[in-house]
Amino acid sequence: MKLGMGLVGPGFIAAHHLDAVRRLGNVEVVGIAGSSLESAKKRARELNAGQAYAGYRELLADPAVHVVHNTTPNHLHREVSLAALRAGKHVISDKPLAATMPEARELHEAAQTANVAHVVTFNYRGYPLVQQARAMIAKGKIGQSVFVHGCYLQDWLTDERAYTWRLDPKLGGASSALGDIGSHWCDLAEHVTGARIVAVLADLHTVVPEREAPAASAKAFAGAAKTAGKRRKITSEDLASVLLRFDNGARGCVTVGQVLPGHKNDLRLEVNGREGSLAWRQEQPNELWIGHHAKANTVLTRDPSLLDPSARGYAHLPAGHPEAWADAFRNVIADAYAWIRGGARPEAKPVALPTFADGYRNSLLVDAMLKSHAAGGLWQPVENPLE
Ligand code: SOE
Repeated sequence: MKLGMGLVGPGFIAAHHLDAVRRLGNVEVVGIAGSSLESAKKRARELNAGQAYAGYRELLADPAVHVVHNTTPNHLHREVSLAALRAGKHVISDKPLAATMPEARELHEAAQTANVAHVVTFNYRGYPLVQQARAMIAKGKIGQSVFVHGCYLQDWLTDERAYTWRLDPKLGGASSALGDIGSHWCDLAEHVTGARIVAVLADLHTVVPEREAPAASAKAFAGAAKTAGKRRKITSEDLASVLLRFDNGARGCVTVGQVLPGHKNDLRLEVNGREGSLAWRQEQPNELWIGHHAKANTVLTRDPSLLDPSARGYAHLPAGHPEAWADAFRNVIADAYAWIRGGARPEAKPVALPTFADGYRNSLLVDAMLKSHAAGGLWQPVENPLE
């Protein structure tokens, strides 16, 4: 049976959700909803995305829509995802799951009782070499993990005329850089190591405390506005460094920032074990560095024939044919639809698939980081609701 997908919130990421489902082949793009019928019509034309709805409620009322992709700004995640769950639709939400931790908890609880698939797009899990690193660590190839570190650095907010809804706590949520991209790093670190972060100590900073905001929020990566706008005070963080403690005893640290010239989408993760190290960088995703103490280091380039069987399914092209961001994104969406077709039973979901439970867990982490900073830089424990 062909599944129908509807998308709510046609901004930057919407085109990639549409691209991913089109590549699955057995999903029909039924239509999209935006902030008004006019904006939805415009985007439906631009994206060749079926019909336009006057709002998300109209989209949810359409029986042809089985799966709802929620790509609204963060402050609307709760409202739209909750309504979709209540309407019995499968939900694929953009990250973070919600604007605040209590909202994320509410969505997690609602998803537990709704018999539908519930997915959050922590899309960096979808890279073949990320799955390879995960498999190698699970199989003990680098021994006991002792240090997990890295960064997620961008520069698209460097200019003070660059402005996004993510910087407004009412729209972006309680945090900015941490929720927008720190959330990805934390999810990846836990997913790859299989360990949980149990305590954090965070230092947050606002490098650009005042911006010339254009009348409308620009799309991510749109750059600086051409003309000056209203001056706005910025209180949310655009730079953060966090020390981490994991439940297996490993220590860690991560820095996230969106005002760091030259860094476009620079997510790096390194795990040092007692018997070896692994490092992966999002901007060169077809290479996994494998470090040794007493023999030569190596670089594993993405080659399906050399990958662990659990990672091989995430690589679709032969060696020498690079796969990148859109392919990894598609892999996570493909896993979501595999779960949906499999009858939406949580135990049937593919292992790489991030659920609302992972989204809630992630928001607990970001919340603990905010609390740690607010307390003047004190270690803050992180609750683990999944165990
Ligand atoms: C902007 O920082 C952004 O588009 C994030 O919102 C995405 O989650 C990340 O994948 C790329 O950067």
